[in-house]
Amino acid sequence: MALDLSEKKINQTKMEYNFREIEKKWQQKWVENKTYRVVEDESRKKFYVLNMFPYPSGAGLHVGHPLGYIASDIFARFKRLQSLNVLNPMGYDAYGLPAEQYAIQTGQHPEKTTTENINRYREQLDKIGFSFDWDREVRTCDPAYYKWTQWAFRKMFGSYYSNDTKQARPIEELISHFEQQGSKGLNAAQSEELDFTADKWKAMSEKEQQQTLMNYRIAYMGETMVNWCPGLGTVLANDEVVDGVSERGGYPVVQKKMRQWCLRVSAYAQRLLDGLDTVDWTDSIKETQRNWIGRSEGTEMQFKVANQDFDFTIFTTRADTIFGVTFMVLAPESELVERLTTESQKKEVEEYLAYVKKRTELDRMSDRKVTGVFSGSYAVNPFTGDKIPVWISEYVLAGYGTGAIMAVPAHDSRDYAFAKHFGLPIVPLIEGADVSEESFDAKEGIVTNSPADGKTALDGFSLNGMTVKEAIEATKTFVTGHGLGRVKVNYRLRDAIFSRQRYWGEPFPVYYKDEMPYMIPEDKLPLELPEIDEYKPTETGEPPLGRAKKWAWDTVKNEVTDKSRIDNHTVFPLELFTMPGFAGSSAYYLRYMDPKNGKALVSKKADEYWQNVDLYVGGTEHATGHLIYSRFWNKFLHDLGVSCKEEPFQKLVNQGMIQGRSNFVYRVNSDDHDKAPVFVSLGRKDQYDVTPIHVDVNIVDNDILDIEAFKAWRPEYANAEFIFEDGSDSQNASHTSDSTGRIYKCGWAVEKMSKSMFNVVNPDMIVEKYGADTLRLYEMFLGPVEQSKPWDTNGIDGCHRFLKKFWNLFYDNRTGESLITLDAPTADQLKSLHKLIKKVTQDIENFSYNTAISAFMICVNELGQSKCHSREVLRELIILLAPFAPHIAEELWEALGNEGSVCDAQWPAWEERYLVESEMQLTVSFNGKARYQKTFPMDAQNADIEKAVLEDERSGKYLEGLQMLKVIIVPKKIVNVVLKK
Ligand code: ANZ
Repeated sequence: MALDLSEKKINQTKMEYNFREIEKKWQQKWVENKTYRVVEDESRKKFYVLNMFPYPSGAGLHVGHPLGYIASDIFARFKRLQSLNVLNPMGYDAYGLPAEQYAIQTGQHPEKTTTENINRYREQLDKIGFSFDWDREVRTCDPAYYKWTQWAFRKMFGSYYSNDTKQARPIEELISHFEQQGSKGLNAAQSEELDFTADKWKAMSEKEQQQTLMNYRIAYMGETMVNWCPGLGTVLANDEVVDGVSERGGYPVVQKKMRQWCLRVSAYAQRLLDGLDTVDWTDSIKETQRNWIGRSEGTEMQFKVANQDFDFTIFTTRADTIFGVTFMVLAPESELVERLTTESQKKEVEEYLAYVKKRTELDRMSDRKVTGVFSGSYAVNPFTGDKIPVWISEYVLAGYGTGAIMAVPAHDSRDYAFAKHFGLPIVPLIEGADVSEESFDAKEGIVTNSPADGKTALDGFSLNGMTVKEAIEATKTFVTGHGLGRVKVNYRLRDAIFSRQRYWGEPFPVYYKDEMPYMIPEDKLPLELPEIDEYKPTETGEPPLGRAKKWAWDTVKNEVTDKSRIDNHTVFPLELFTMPGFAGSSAYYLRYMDPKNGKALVSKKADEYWQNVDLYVGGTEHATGHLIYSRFWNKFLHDLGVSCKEEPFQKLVNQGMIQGRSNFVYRVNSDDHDKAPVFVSLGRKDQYDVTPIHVDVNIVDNDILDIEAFKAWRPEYANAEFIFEDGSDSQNASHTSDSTGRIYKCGWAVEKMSKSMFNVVNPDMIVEKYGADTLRLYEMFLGPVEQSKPWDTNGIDGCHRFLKKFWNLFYDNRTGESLITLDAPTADQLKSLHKLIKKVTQDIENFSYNTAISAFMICVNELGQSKCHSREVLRELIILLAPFAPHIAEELWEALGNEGSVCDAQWPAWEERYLVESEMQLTVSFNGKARYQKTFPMDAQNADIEKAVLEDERSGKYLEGLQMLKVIIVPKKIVNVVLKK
């Protein structure tokens, strides 16, 4: 029965799938109707989807960028269709080095380029049809936003970390502890162990008190070794340095000791570790974080210095090896070096220290070169009384443990290499342990040589006969029981260096009085970034903010004032450092919950409604930087009662990279620079001496070069000659390629998608040619979201054709007439539909979008073949497609006569009863040889099957003249007729 068109609003004829018109129309409607605006709604369950927000670079988006955004948008739309209240915001990580480098080169204010880049990003994003609630947009460089970054920093400055309550506490509590009992009984995270009485505290000057507090503050000013990048004029975080050069710009990085702001991230090490057990992240990211945090449980032990009245402490994870210690090693930076270096060794030690100064921490850890020097002093083994030499070597790091170790060359590879190199004794302790260059790691086995033969140990202590595990425990107990040391947990995680000597970042809300930092009052935030004349350091080497004229703090009027008024009495200089890139990205997810709030980072109400991010999508490159800092930041805010959840990101999905497919032309090498350049086609290049040159992929089609376009692209090759694939050349024929072999074939390789490799594909171009819905489908169809894969446009037509086929279920592609009927669907059509509902629902939940799309293609083919135009079926199909291809879905949803947006429809549920198979197909064999297929009702009895097979005319020739012995039926699979030969 044809649908009564006069009643329904579906009587327009539509000739073809006009994606340009449709996408424009719906993008406008979404804006007009505020389709993606979301408000807190207590009556509905929330779902928070978040993308790692982009840094708006000058190059704009390429097809790799939207991959994660599309994946999360599909999920957001899916959850909304399942009736959840979905928050899906977007914003910009707007501070950063590239804009500032550009500013230095061109004199343009980085704010200007940043805004231009943001506008370009927005334009590109809008074309792809995301369901972002743009009313919630944040930009980290906006004062209304960074007010809360400064606010959090101020709170960190005003807090210390209590190891007793395992949380951040107000610094006032610490002050009152000091007033009452000095440092006694304090169990707090600290830079170094301090020991003072209440009287001593009270007798300190203000400056001394401030210096003391700095030892405990969560945001503190510390003297640390930093990665200094002279080329950029700033320090960099470890994750901003790759292979000794800056990640951005590739400038060399050196080690330098400097005063810097630091965040006491290390205080949260255990909580950062524990939290990993509560989140749904991949094992590999969790493992990366665990390694970064690097928890190590061991023992600190005291060793006396021979003939001197003092001892020092070492950290070991293998206390059980105490009887194999044959020397001690100090880090070159250790304060002990000076005390333990004897007169006769002084010169040698000084030379060695000068050498080490030039080496970075990375060199020292990765380099296997053995270097070191004897201090001249000896230590005493507390268990045996043996005198052992104390050495100094760069393989012991100052910042880890105590910066001093007991060396056990029989069971530690670095100690072994050292002992071999300097001819020190090696004493094996564990039975069967193979003491050789390769194998030391004797963490299992029976201890046999502890104490070594003929030696006596303190109180007759012996480890012989124990397993390593037992021996470690026994030693720990002995050490603590005899006052020789204590059990200690160490973490590799370091405090984060939090200042940069740059312009384009958040200013610190800090002024300096008597060299000590003080915070400007909370109600005076934000402290806005001042204008400066140039964006580089001053002549005297101060950071760029040193150029600002109005950059002092008036403590009477509580306002920024002119630097000329500084009297260090009521007017003080402001901080010249700015905050690093990760400052603004550490709590942005909280701000999206309540982006316009002028009174708080986020209101209690909004925070309690949205809680935390349910699904976070972003790249693995943030595994140790952003994902550690933001977890730390959130835990701190949690301690303050601002964020109700301990962990910010419940589920994390890492999208893979879309790589570029680069193309090359091959230039024949020649010394004759007057001759026209010659390029040889791929298949002939091995006959020449050539240099491959990247060529813009946009002038190559199916690896065939558009020669005219190439000449236009690179004017220096305007007179170039070409040797074609068939060996002919351009000199003695026309310049146009043809398919008969007179073509120039390019080579190709899969590389990172990047402007410098000319392999960037712009999503705008794809949208222009095929539409956003095709782009969305195609990016997901390329393969599993988490996998990296090359961009390859070959399959894009298939996705586009699929959408056309989908359209043709609704409209006749010749007449444009509506085909929709009120006919009841057939059982087969219902089966196709419900199979699809089940598959798509489950696949979306598992982020297996590519398989969901394949299922869609199969289903649309089935429905097309069975000429299904049933409104009942098509309605559900539209809803299923809506997360993937929202524009076409809206258009067809409207065509079916629905009011409003398909976004507010209800996700269909599949019914198992439609999925039940009603028929089965059996393979019929004779003496084990498969001959043909036959279909039976699902409930057919064996006797009926046998009868039908024997009567089937196709069986005749196999049965002829032979005696039938029996018929074997394997349910739902095979019928085998056994004949006597
Ligand atoms: C004796 C020993 C014997 C060790 C043995 C290991 C094996 P993790 O697990 O990483 O914490 N160590 C301690 N402080 C160090 C420093 N500042 N620089 C370099 N190495 C240091 O490693 C702890 C082990 O690394 C410690 O245990 C110590 O060597 C060394 F068969 O002590 B061990």
